[in-house]
Amino acid sequence: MRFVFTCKPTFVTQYRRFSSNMANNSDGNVSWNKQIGTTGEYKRASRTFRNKVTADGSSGFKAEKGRYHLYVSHACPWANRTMIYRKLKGLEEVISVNVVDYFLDSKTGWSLLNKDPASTLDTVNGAKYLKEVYFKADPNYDNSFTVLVLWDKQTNTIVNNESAEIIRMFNSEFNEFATNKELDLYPSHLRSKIDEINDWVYPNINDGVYKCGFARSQEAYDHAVHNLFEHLDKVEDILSKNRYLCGDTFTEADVRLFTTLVRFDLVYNTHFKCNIKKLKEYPNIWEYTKEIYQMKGVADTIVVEHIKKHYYMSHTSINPFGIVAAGPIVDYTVPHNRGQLGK
Ligand SMILES: N[C@@H](CCC(=O)N[C@@H](CS)C(=O)NCC(=O)O)C(=O)O
Repeated sequence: MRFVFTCKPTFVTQYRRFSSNMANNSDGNVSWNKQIGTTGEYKRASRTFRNKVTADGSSGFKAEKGRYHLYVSHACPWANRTMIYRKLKGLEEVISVNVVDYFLDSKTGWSLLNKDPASTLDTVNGAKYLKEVYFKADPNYDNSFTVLVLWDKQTNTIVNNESAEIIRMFNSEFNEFATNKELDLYPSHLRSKIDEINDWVYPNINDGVYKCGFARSQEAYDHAVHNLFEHLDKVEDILSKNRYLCGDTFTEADVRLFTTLVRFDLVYNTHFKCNIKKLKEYPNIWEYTKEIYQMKGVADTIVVEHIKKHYYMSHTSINPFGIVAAGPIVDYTVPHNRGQLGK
């Protein structure tokens, strides 16, 4: 009897806590909850701060050492793009960074409370929540409070919150300060090819995994998952002949694809039901993913704990109890074989 008496209240308390936090199985104010189309398909909203940092300052935002600051999530594939560029271009001393906590609370949004060793406080604005940074830039802001954010410490505003644009700035506009200024991931002779690849990789693969995970009808999910794997088949075919997506040159298109691939078996396969195959079952894509992971500096930007805990714990509409799956163990450090395809 004593056992029953002491254990039962604990169970009841835990049960109540879950049911009040996770009411209706909805994810409250986070943007993915508001982006559902008429047949249950997920539709990503566009971003709102779209200014540009330029080397000459003609845009009003001149590239300068120490002037700009990134707010990122280690979980987020879009933010990860910028962290990889920052490493590869040698911009660590030029662009400062703060990292949000992995848990995205549906009521407060991203927090900067430094709840675990891989996250940080806000060292620039002293914000506890990312939304405060958005409101500082625009008190009337009424869109979603997404990572990543490129902040200008001089004019106290958000320059841009769209990763596709920020990586182009990092690639070319900060070369005066970059320790690896020679690296050009958007070279002029490959631009149309890179754009063409981005045009189908983004909606079908980068965003395609989210369309599977956030689908709210069987029809929407079926369409999204088959479409995703058709495009992964296409990537596998390209990578069976070429070392990289655009041939023998590593480019922006590869970085953009990689940040989805590196999360694939860790979370998308199970949590987003992208499970027709595991990434490991695509021999060329798997080797290619390991090759990019092993490029100097890239592994430093991949924080597996944040990736897994963020997805499994934050998306309560699809994983109501926030239980983090134990597996699979994915080892990206095993030597890759991509050297046999040249260069
Ligand atoms: N297109 C944006 C997407 C940014 C985005 O959707 N970020 C997610 C995290 S992966 C976010 O912050 N979501 C918060 C929310 O939906 O409220 C980019 O590439 O920068």
